[in-house]
Amino acid sequence: MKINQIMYDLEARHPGEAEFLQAVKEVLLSIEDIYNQHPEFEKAKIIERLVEPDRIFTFKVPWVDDRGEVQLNIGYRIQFNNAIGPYKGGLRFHPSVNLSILKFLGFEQTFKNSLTTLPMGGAKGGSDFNPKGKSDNEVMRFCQAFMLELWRHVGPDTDIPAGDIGVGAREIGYIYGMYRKLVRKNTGTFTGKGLEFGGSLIRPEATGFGGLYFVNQMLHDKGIDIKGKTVAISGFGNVAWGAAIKATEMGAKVVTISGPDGYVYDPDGISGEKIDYMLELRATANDEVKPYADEFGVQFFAGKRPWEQKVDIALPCATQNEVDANDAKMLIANGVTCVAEISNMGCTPEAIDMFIVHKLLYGPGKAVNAGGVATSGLEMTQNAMHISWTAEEVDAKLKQIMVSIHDQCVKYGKEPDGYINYMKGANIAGFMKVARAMMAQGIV
Ligand code: 2IT
Repeated sequence: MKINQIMYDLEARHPGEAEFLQAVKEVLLSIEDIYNQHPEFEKAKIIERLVEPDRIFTFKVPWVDDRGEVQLNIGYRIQFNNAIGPYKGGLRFHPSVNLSILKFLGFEQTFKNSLTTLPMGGAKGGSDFNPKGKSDNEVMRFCQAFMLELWRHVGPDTDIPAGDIGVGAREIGYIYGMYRKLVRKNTGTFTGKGLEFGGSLIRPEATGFGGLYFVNQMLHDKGIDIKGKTVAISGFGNVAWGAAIKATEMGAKVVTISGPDGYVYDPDGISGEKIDYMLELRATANDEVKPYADEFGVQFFAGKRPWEQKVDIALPCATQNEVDANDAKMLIANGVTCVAEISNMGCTPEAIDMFIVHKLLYGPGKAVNAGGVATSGLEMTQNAMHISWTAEEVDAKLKQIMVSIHDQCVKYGKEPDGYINYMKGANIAGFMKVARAMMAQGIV
């Protein structure tokens, strides 16, 4: 495989898609050796076919705000690869959303879903719509307008969207309501639904819970107990919330959360009612974490990221590239043991290189945060069977899946000196299943 040539061609075809090119390059570097042992992959142009999404839908979403003014956003759905199962992946509503970001997310999703052991292909979608500061009615009207276009492209065995940043239970409710009205069927098709209409217990917690199950497994393999360890978390949304609950339950101490405005440092630990307060924060209009510092009388660091604090475990839970080389340097200097991305592509390539050179436990998002989409897969199963599992049943399956993902990373990522390169392991394991499925199904 000629990585430079592939990257050059890809960039010429899709100039300026920085995040997408970053995600592709990471995977290519990881799989290079194993790819070269399979000349049949090269002959079938597996990589060239994998880096190009099956199809991309973009559409305008006009809607009317509370003042009666017409607003216009762009909607997207990228159906990346369905070799191993129907397209599956979240919808992101955030002003930063563009084609590059959704393509990187859809590409990552393909390998992540492959790792879950469930039959799900990769997709992603969303809009540059910003739900922050919008009224409930505005969010509803936007979701309805978005669905007037998207409904044609999704279905329970075709493409099953879910939430991501800016799309939670409220948005999925409005989206699913309009979908159901248009297709006159109640067939699932979306995951992250309310419990009253086909949603799964544990789905809201699953990304954070799964992340901590994975981290616990990483530490366990090194003979380290998570009890008493300090944890830095970024973000304060759904993922950070689930991670804080499970980390605390496991006996670790969460000392930071963050927002676009800065981070808070709570040396006593963010637990109990303080974790509940994260839900209140999320419901406010301004996307700020500072009110936490005011409420509980702790320090707030304006415009800073939590990675400057001395902690044992760092868990990026916010967004892509939120840990850069400088952050990595500070974490390493402060003796961090484990950095695990619960956000998608939370660390820059330079930061990852530093963690790996220092032989730290580094977990890539596509493995660590796969519990979210895995539990979406369990929601699909329950919908197809027309039953609901108990929280204990879902949680047990989630745990089992995270252990399996960890095993796959170890299988393909263990280096001669015993160091486990989880990034390499996750990329190879995720890739091999998709590549074999594509080989078996011919040139399509
Ligand atoms: O990044 C992700 O894996 C998600 N946003 C969840 C996707 C899903 O289909 O549950």
